[in-house]
Amino acid sequence: MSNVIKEPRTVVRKFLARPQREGVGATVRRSIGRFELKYFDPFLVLDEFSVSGPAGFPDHPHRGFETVTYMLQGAVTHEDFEGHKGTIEAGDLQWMTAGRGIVHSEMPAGQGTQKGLQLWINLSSKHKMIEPRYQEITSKDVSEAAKDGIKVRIIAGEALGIKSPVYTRTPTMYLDFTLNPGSHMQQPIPVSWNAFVYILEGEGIFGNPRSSPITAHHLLLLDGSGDGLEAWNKSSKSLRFILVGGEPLGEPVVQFGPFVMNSQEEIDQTVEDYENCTNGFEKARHWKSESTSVFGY
Ligand code: FJE
Ligand code: FE
Repeated sequence: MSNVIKEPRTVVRKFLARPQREGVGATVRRSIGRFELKYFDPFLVLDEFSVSGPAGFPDHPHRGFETVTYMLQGAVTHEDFEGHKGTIEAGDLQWMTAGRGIVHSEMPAGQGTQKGLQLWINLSSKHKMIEPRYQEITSKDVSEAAKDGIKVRIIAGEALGIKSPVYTRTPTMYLDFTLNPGSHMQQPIPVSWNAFVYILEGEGIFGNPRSSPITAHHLLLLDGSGDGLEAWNKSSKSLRFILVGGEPLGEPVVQFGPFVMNSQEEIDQTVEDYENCTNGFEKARHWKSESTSVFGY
């Protein structure tokens, strides 16, 4: 590949995401959003989740951010309080802007283990109360590019000259890279953005070619100054990782579970809105998901 970056970013922190329980009987490897890394502006949570029925994430609300669900194996059925329903299968993407409010369930759709990634991206104060919106892309329509032993699926942003159609309210890039043994990648990242890598499979060398290889389920925070990422697969197996970057919002964050606002007053208001079914939660009053009844919660 030609030299597209001048100042490669280096790895400044490394976290191993260990499995923990979440939802009802589900398991997540949480990297961003855990105690040691509460927030990586604008990213609130990164979960590599694993669910097998009967288990999942029954009826729950969101306000003030976006959830991005990207399936790796199997399928998840989601259902919301406005009647929006669908199944996300391996390679499919759901970019959900919760805005002022969504109440939904996310439950396994097939036999065996369903796996995926869920990223929570914060919204700026002026976008927290916008109308909810979905952008759903099935696997065959996810933009892909390939070159010199590298394959990249472009969830958001641009790589190798190919752009994703996803609109990101908070400017974000989200790329799913697979590197064949012996290959090397370079990817520009806007200089002012925060960026991280999460390794899904295999082992890779990131930032500095003389550093040691890092294995699956590790989150790597990149330093804030460079203009891109360089990575190498010097192993004999393929390497798969995501590279995610976003423009920091630089705003105060007050989080109460699935509600993320700028102040405690706004959180108190949100709890009140949810309890009273007001200000965007109106349809929660008489709603219960079908899957929740099926699983007998
Ligand atoms: C949750 C609030 C939530 N990680 N990974 C509180 F929104 C959730 C939740 C999820 C989730 C759902 C999927 Cl499909 C994948 C996820 C958290 O729904 F578990 C808690 N405790
Ligand atoms: Fe959810």
